[in-house]
Amino acid sequence: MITLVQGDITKMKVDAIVNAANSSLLGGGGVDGAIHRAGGPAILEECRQIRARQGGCETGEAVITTGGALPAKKVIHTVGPVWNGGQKGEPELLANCYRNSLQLAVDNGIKTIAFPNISTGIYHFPKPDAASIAIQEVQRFLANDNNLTEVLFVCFDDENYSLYKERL
Ligand code: AR6
Repeated sequence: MITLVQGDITKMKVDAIVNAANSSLLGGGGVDGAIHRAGGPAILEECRQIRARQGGCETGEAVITTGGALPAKKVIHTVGPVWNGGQKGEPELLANCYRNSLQLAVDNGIKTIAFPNISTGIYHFPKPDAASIAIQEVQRFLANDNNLTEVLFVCFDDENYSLYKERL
């Protein structure tokens, strides 16, 4: 089931929330900053361990940590593409973020997961296209998976919320 909500993803009581991180995994602004602030230092500590093991996270890939002090048990950190005109594989890389996050969730026994609007803030991916890609990838995944029970799209800004509402 897909659910659309408007609000702050750090407040969601789900098995996992997804973070729109960067390849350093060391935090930043936007939703990444909000998640680390609300979840506390345990999240960054696990991010550092992942960095020590594999040197960060590539664009389109995903890694998982504790949720720390968040209501969510886990955080899945994925790295969206920086929008660079659209000819650098950005749509496929954004689709990979959703697909790889969902697969990592299933691999970790997660049943409920919340996504922010990856890449549509600091990374400047056009919001209408990003919404279409996100919904398409989640719908495709759910059509072939019986483990996830709920996928939430958590829109922070009004523009994303109305784009998702139109498309869903
Ligand atoms: N809950 C849900 N969504 C949020 C929240 C929140 N608390 N805060 C912002 N958003 P962005 P990006 C929305 O910039 O474009 C960071 O510095 C926001 O309205 O957070 O993928 C990272 O470290 C927007 O729609 O992520 C990277 O360096 C969406 O989250 C870089 O930004 C994504 O905006 C990643 O840029």
